[in-house]
Amino acid sequence: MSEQLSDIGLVGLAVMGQNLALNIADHGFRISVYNRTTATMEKFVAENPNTPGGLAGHASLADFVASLKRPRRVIILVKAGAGTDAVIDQLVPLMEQGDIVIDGGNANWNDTIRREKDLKAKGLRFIGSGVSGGEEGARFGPALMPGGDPAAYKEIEAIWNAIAAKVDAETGKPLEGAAPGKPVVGGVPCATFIGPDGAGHYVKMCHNGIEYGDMQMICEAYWMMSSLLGMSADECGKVFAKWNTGVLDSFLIEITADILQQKDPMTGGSIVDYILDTAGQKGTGKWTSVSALDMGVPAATIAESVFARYLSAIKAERVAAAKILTGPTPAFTGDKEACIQAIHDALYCSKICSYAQGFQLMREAQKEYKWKLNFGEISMIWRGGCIIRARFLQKIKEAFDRNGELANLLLDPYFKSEIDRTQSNWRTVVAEASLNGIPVPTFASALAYYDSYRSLRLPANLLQGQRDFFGAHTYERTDQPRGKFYHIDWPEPGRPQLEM
Ligand code: NBP
Repeated sequence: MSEQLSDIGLVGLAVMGQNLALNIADHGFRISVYNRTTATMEKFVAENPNTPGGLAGHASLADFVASLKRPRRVIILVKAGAGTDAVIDQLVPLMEQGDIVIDGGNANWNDTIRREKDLKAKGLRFIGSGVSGGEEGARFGPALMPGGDPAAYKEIEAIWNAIAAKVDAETGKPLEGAAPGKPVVGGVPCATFIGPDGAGHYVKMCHNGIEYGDMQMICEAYWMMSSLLGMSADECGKVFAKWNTGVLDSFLIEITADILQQKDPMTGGSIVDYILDTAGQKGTGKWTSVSALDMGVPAATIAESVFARYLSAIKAERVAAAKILTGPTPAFTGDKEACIQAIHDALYCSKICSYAQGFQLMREAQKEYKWKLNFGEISMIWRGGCIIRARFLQKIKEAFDRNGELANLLLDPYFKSEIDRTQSNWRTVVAEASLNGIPVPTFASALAYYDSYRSLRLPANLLQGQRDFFGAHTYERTDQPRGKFYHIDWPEPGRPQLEM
């Protein structure tokens, strides 16, 4: 009797691959698995003998490919970059016209555009799918952002919809409670086709950039409570737990509350007080910021969150500078509860600006790469499964439902009224931080973004004058139509103006 063919295959059995394979098998799909190091595959299959769909382990890539139903569908979940290219190179000779390769790793969207083109030329179809939610998401429901060949996506759509996180159709709240062998039933899947070639991976990258911003802003809120109000980590944790019941309700606020209240097993103190203050990163926040710089999109708050990690990482230099450079010593005399509320509002307003920037970046990218992104659907699939999942995303979805062509989230009536309601507290916090010498780079950057974006005039008139002075770069005039450029013969530096 011939071996039962699998519905889909997966290459790469590290954390993400193992969890996604189990998620797929839990939904009744038979899945073949392969890993470069065979022992990892053997151990994984042996440890999971009774999944609903079944796992079929293969030590040879040729046997693995032969074990799949046609058109063959192979998910790659290996280290992004050279690892993905190496696997594709080995797969191509084993696959047939019309077969589908799906890269679920954190690929750079430019690599995805290249891979899709290369494979198309070889008669293969390619999907670059963002997978968000880390280990837990992969196991019980990630947010999935597939891009590439739309006809190929139709071939995996049923599996993608089945394994994705689910949210309540009415409220947008994530449906939780999945357990091994018992996936969540019903709900709206957090998966949607994003667009051609690299669109899925681009949107996943922006998700990560926004995540960088969210994380840094939360850290600044904690730091204000700690440095200005002298609150313990435990006290801060309780405040975050309370905030998680309001407009800031989100996965990141929830875990922040837990992290701050976590005790250190070695000392019994708060664990955060023992974690070294140097941040690492894997690069997707940097990619987001580089893309913003390349396309001329002012995503300054997201970029600031990347720089904040870099600054934290030069710990030795900071320790030396702390002995030399001076500034005010934080001292607070006002109403503590009012200050905590102000910090909440500063975090909320900054978050709105950071998301406004992320969506503006995607809006510009769709022009650059000729995609047609649906921002309502993107915010919808981010409501569950992913790291930035939040109640707030329902409001963003509603904003894009009201106006699919919304130029900036700040212009949506709901977000405008929210900022109107809370901005005075935001300004107070940035001012207090500045007066007390406490760094709040993303709060301050977001406020500068907000004030710049709403400014009828900015001092770029002087800047254009400077550019024309030293480089004859020309300027447009306030009293003439746009698109007409002028230059004057500026006097030598230091020489008085000629009488007109
Ligand atoms: P890693 O990114 O740590 O990669 C390890 C896997 O890649 C192992 O299966 C390893 O095989 C395989 N691999 C490598 Br390394 N080089 C290879 C090569 N040249 N040929 C074949 N296989 C190779 O795994 P991960 O953390 O599970 O992440 C997988 C993907 O998912 C990455 O792209 C990651 O960025 C993305 N992602 C991760 C997370 C997360 O929370 N970890 C979240 C979202 C997305 P071996 O066993 O033989 O060494």
